[in-house]
Amino acid sequence: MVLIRTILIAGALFAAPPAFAHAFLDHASPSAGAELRAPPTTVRITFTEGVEPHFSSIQVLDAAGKRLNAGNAHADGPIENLAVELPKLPPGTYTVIWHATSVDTHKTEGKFTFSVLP
Ligand SMILES: [Cu+2]
Repeated sequence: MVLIRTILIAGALFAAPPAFAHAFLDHASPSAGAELRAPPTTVRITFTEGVEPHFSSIQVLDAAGKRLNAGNAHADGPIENLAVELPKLPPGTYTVIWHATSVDTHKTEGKFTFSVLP
């Protein structure tokens, strides 16, 4: 993994140096593809760069595409973190869609899913 990551970083540097400063998903809780026995009360994403909470968003959608989080994404500890609170989730598969604006004003987006087991 370290070797692959090194090659990817080297490739990114070669292709487009500014990409190195964009805020990409570093890790999340729940993590992508997680299958949880207890529903999460929060989705927290840690990005590779600091992000601007007021110009970033996290939406959590159910399988029908209905938005479940009532509030917007907010800062959560370190500048790289955003979080959003959830109502009690019944079993099912959920999609997290995030849009991030990093502190250097570059915009990135992505999505992942997690499941709550019956
Ligand atoms: Cu950037």
